[in-house]
Amino acid sequence: MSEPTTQALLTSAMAGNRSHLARLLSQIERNSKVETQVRLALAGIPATSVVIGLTGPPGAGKSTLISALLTHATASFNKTAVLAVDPSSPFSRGALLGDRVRMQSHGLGDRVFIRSMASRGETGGLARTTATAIQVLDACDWPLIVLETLGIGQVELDVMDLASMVAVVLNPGWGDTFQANKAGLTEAGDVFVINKADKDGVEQTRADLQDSLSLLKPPLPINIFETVAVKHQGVEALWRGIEAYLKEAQKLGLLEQKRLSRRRRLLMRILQRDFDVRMHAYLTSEYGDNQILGALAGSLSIEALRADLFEYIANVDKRPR
Ligand SMILES: Nc1nc2c(ncn2[C@@H]2O[C@H](COP(=O)(O)OP(=O)(O)OP(=O)(O)O)[C@@H](O)[C@H]2O)c(=O)[nH]1
Ligand SMILES: [Mg+2]
Repeated sequence: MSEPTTQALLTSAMAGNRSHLARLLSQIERNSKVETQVRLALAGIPATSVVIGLTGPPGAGKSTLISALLTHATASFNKTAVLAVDPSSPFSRGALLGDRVRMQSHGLGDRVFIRSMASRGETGGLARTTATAIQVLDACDWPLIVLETLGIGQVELDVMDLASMVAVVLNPGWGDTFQANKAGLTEAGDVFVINKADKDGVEQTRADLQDSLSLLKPPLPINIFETVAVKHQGVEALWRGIEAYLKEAQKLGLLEQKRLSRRRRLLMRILQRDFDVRMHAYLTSEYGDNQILGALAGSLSIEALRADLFEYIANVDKRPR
């Protein structure tokens, strides 16, 4: 049996075929040409999904919390897709599998779709493939997408730009033990969660957090929730808080703004990549090389070289190969 084409996979995924959706997402992760093709195919489809990002230090309980939130989230949105983004895979394949098992024991069947993604070590690749995966899930009618990623560095936090809102998950003791990217994490959050509230130090952590948050001027007030995800404690209240945030953000037009900036960024990236490919073609062609040598020898002005380069870039696909 031959492998279905990308377009066939996309059409079928959009018609609701989950295994084709999963296969398409794998292809997107592996192959940037497929990714570009999918993006172009979806470019005209408006984004409508709500994307909730969950970020925080390793082991804070993000996956456990998502698993506990799924019942509530799915009751509100009918269907929920989860994307767990792992920056350091393939080393943590085991952890990812654990995540999936943990998150899949919710009994929601077809109303939940869970997927792990790796960045494959490429700078910026994390954000790019995640953005495309979100676009695909959106086009396949997943009204709510929950995105899990580590809040350890700028690249990981950049992924959170793709979300309509971000919940930052911390643990008691955060103030003393977790220094890395503390400010970055605080700035990323619209809602904060002190998970593992069954441990000591909740009050101190809340005070530390309030201290850091008092320096910010967010568009909406920031709430702090306490949960014990393993026991489902405080999870419903957290979900109500998330819903209340979404409702207010919707009223203020913040969600629409985020969707627009998400799509704008995607389009910019397509154009940037196209430009890079064309530029590379010029620089590595015999023709381009001769022009550059001409400029270096003084027989072509730099201005003329620049005009020639732009002319080439604009028409490279019309040139005979
Ligand atoms: N005591 C306690 N343990 C918890 C709680 N929530 C999660 N855990 C445990 O903390 C560990 C890490 O939980 P995960 O949900 O995998 O955390 P994570 O943030 O997704 O971890 P990474 O994705 O690896 O960064 C697991 O052993 C959980 O059982 C909680 O509320 N209280
Ligand atoms: Mg996890």
